[in-house]
Amino acid sequence: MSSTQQNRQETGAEPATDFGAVIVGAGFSGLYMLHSLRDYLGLSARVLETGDGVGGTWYWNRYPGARSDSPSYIYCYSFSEDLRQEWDWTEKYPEQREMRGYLQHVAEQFDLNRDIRFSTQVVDASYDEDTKRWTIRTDSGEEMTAQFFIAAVGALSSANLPDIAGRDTFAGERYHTGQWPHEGVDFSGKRVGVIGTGATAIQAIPLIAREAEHLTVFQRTANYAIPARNGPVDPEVQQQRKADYDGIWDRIRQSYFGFELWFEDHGALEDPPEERERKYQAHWDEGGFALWLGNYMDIFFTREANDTVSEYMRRKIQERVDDPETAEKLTPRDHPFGTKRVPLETNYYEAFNRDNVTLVDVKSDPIQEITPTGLRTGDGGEYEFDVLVFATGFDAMTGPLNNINIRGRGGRLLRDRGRGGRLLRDKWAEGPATYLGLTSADFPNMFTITGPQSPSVLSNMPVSIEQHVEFVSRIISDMRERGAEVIEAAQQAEDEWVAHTQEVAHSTLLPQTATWYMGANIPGKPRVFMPYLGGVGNYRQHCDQVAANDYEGFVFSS
Ligand code: NA7
Repeated sequence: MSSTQQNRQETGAEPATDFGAVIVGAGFSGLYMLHSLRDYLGLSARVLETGDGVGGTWYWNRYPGARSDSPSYIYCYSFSEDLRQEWDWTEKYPEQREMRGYLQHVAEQFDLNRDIRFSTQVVDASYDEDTKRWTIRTDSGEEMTAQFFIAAVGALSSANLPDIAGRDTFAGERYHTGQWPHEGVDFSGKRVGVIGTGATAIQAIPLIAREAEHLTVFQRTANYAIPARNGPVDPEVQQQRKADYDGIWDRIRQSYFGFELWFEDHGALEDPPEERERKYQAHWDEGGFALWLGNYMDIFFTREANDTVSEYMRRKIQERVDDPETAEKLTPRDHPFGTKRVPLETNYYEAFNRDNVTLVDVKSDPIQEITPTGLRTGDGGEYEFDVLVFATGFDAMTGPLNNINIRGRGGRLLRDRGRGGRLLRDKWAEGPATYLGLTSADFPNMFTITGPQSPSVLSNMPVSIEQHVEFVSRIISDMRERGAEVIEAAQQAEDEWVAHTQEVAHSTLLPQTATWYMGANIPGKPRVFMPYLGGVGNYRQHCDQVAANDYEGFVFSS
């Protein structure tokens, strides 16, 4: 029985269908958004969630080895001092079960479940200019209305199952890592194929290799992965952090990427080679993102600086792989280090030293088709398996939003004789267009939490999520004070923001690499750099300045 049905039975009342806000998604963003609007602002709010429990990313991604690549002490909420003090993390990089447990605990602690409708997918959301309200329709045909429509849908929640010929003919077990069965998968004694070598596959491969009879990995692009150096959290360190949480959060909120990591104050080529090597080695030994996000800043800007760290990484990979041919295949030579999302790994490269693991390079010999028994490559390679795992990522950032029929100004649900306004995905046909990654012109009273053109996936997500949730709450609270019912991005402000995000991105090396940041992993998706690269601290200050300047770039109406 759903919580709503239960409520109805207990109270005998018809369920509410009109809300202050409807929020889509019960992950990190949706949970805090609900708490903020309901418990701080007293707004009636309803969360609609596809899964049958809270957790978002940590609900869906249950593949072996799934864990956070951000350290636990900052991959969490900061908003509640009680929560910060009472929760103890067991590992530096918490695994999926612990992350989900944390979010379940938060939902219980703040009594959130009663306002979440689970197993409910939002199909349409449409703004009505006459009533100044959104109408939201779910997959069961139910409708509700709200003043605010808030998409807390996550940036990496729309699974990408590539349209490979014969895909659906495979007769064995088939899984996508982002839609993993809740009961788990037993690989023992089985021949397994994994397509993909992104951050997900790099976490899963060493564990699948240990269990499977044989594992074949199909790699299109070799990645530069850094050792995670995961381990238990030292209770003393945990206590020290608890005593300094305000300090830690002040620092990460003003940092570039939302971590306690800082760039060197000079360029890579200004240090002699031995000093550079010493620094790279120190970061390597420390593990985690330091080598990527706490290094010389110019590795993001010039090939010469970047070559020094790319070359260092290539050496490190080659040292760990026994077979020279396999080592060469695993060594990225087609893109600069750090221009794709850098995965963290534990025994990833060593997995390829096992007798039961084979690496197939599908860039030089592309997958031609999936067959009932396995897979065939262009050069005639035939591979058979019992289980096929798609670790093929997501239609990132815009995918989860474009999956909903979101209609803005002039919008009605389709059933109203097609008087619908423009669909968000049509507006975004050439790439996302937002003001601050938070709103889009012609879509009044709609907010996207960590949407495209905000720091989002180029940051430690909870830091960016909290900033967005708090900014949205502040906007709504200020609207009440000024008696405004509607807020919307001005077209000019949006145009300028889009141009700014592109200018910042294109001053770096990142857009030169085919990545999901660029939409390059999805055939036909526009190639536009989506996350904002201007830095978490700078972005926060900019948003605060916008609010201080009487919400410059926004238009209010009553
Ligand atoms: P990613 O990083 O998008 O990785 C997907 C992998 O799948 C990557 O190696 C792709 O190769 C590969 N891929 C995708 N489509 C195909 C086809 N058609 N054929 C062969 N190989 C393919 O997704 P992840 O789930 O690993 O990580 C996503 C984020 O989640 C991660 O960055 C964290 O932020 C959490 P490619 O590199 O495109 O050549």
